[in-house]
Amino acid sequence: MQVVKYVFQPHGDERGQLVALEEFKDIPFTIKRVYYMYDTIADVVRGKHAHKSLEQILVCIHGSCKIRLDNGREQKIIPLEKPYEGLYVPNAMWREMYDFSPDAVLMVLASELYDERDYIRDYDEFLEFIQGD
Ligand code: T46
Repeated sequence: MQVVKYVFQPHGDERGQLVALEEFKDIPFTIKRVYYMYDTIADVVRGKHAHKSLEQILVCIHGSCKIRLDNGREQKIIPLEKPYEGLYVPNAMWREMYDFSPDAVLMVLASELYDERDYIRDYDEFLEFIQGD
């Protein structure tokens, strides 16, 4: 399984750092939605689903967490701990987010608006979905 991790350009100067993300320049899709999670309880596992069409880029802009990606054949664990790194998560990919540090803020740039119909929340259904993909 190929994991795509973007390293964004920090614009640092004597005042600190700034990262700018522009669609089709830094992000390979139109950004229709941004959301972020914080105050995640220790030992909790979020996600546990796949998307039929949604593409996303996950950026842990503060603290750290881990992402488990599973394409139905292979799994990879990707630590996110730099505010200038983004993990691309394509459609048809089971994802779990866990091991959040207490200060973690995980920001997500998404290619679509929120739509519960795009979610596959059952792992067996996910396996069936990728068979027909
Ligand atoms: C994903 C991973 C990385 C909304 O109302 N609008 C939204 O845009 C989102 C993302 C969520 N919600 C509501 C739906 C639930 O009542 O917020 C609540 C928590 O959402 P969910 O349980 O889906 O959160 P996660 O962390 O399990 O998954 C989220 C995204 O839903 C998902 O697309 O890939 O982050």
